[in-house]
Amino acid sequence: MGRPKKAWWKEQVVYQIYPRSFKDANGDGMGDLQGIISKIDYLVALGIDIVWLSPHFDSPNADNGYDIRDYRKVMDAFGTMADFDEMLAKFKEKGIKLIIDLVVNHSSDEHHWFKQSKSSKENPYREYYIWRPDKNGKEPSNWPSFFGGSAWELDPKTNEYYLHYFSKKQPDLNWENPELREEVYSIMRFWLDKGVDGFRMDVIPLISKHLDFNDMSASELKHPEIIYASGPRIHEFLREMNDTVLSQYDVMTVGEGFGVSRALTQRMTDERRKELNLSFLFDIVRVGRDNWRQGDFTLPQLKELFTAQNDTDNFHWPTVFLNNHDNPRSVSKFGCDSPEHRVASAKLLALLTLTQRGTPFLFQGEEIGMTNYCFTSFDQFDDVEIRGNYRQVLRSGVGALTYLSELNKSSRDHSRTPMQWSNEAQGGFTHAEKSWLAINNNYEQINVANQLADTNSVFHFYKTLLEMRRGNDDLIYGDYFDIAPDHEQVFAYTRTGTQKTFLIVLNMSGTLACMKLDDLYHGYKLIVSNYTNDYVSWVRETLELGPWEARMYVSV
Ligand code: ISL
Repeated sequence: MGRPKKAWWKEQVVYQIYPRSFKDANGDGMGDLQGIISKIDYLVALGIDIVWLSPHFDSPNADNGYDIRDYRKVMDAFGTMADFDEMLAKFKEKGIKLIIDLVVNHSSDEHHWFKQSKSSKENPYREYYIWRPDKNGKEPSNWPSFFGGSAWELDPKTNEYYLHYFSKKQPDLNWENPELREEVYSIMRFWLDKGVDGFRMDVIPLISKHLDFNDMSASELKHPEIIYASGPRIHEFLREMNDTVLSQYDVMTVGEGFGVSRALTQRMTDERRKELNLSFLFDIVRVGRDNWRQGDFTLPQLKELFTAQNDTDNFHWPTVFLNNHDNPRSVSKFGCDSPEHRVASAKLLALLTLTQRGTPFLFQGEEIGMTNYCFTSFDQFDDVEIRGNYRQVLRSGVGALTYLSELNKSSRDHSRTPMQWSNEAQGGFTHAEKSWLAINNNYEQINVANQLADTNSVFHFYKTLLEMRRGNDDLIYGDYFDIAPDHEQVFAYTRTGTQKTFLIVLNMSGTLACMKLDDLYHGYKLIVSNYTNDYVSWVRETLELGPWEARMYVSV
């Protein structure tokens, strides 16, 4: 089958910044672009290559910027266009690429397009959105919004409903309209011409709609995202976007596709089809999840998902990520955030993320092992998803305490608490007395300043691995093989390149683990370990691994 074709976006490591929680420079309790600028040297020290910035555009913030009012303006709370230009120039100076969020499945209802669109049925912007008359005095279909209630909202002025998959302040754009598509392409060119290096595309498979809007069955209603992410024209739209805009620039694209199957992900990113470079598949990050419930999962199940994402030809390249701004902290979900195991398990997850086959995406705070927040009441949440779904969930008979305890495992707000920079008040995130979302109260123990000073820290482990990965073609492009898919505690896999094979063994449990290793690996040399004591440098027939112990060996 040959090797995958080389590309910079396959080799480099992405670091996601959620701007409102990264660093506040102007003291209003919310992160901003000058805050990011002040931390560029930190990102250089860590050794990442690309920053993905969550939305920085003008927005009324119904969904923290994922509801855009003006695609060519910077959100006031984050700064000005001059700040953006300065940030981009400084990233470039340091050799860091910048990709931004393209949120074009929907806009804000405060966007001037929507204001026009709803003003009359004859308005030229009417067809920028999706309007339908009522069906027997009710919504046009039973389609639900992800954020609670119907996906249709009645606008009294013209007495028609508009579609919104997310909150009613996020009306869906009508991609059937070529004029709307041209507007999007022009926005893309505006930012690309400034020099950004690509886009993360928010819920991009949702842009093509099933225009019959047939009612969903009871079982379909449990997972509406599957219907929403399977519109008939998705490939055509992506291809057109690629032909018209993307192919003119050397940039990367990564689609976000909640609800998308593995097959569709692979099709959208098949290099021969010229649609997207990459697309997030949520199977791994959401393993065990059903909506807001986080159920149990086993290690063999998790391993199967990694194998499946690699079970593909060389025309498609996966992404690797264990958290983002919509999911809980990886160390709390996949590792163990108790004081005893947090550091070892956070390092283990670093080794996992940076040695898998695919482009790694790190989320701010992961590199210091930040943990989930402990929510004790509903008023501590900010998320529109919880505020929208709260009543509905309780009305369905779920007790408030049960819901709260599930949200303590699954809420999006876990990842949105401010970045913990130091042990100063508010974790050094802001000089304000309060930050927009409470800081995790473990900031005195878990913070950047402590970890920069400690060469055994999670931060330094990430830094070492990032250095080791850079330019290491065997590790980046090597074949992936799970050598013990059924082992209940140990995740053990190889990456085989043209020169070397790497063997990675991870004890993903809090107890001792043993594993027999094939003769083949005898003589492999230990090159990385998250344990500092009891350093065994050669593979023996039976490997013994301490709780959350992680090692990487290389063939000699
Ligand atoms: O996070 C989710 C459920 O907990 C998903 O439903 C999430 O909304 C979905 O993955 C789409 O996410 C993206 O679009 C949303 C925005 O709220 C998310 O932050 C964004 O990542 C609407 O723009």
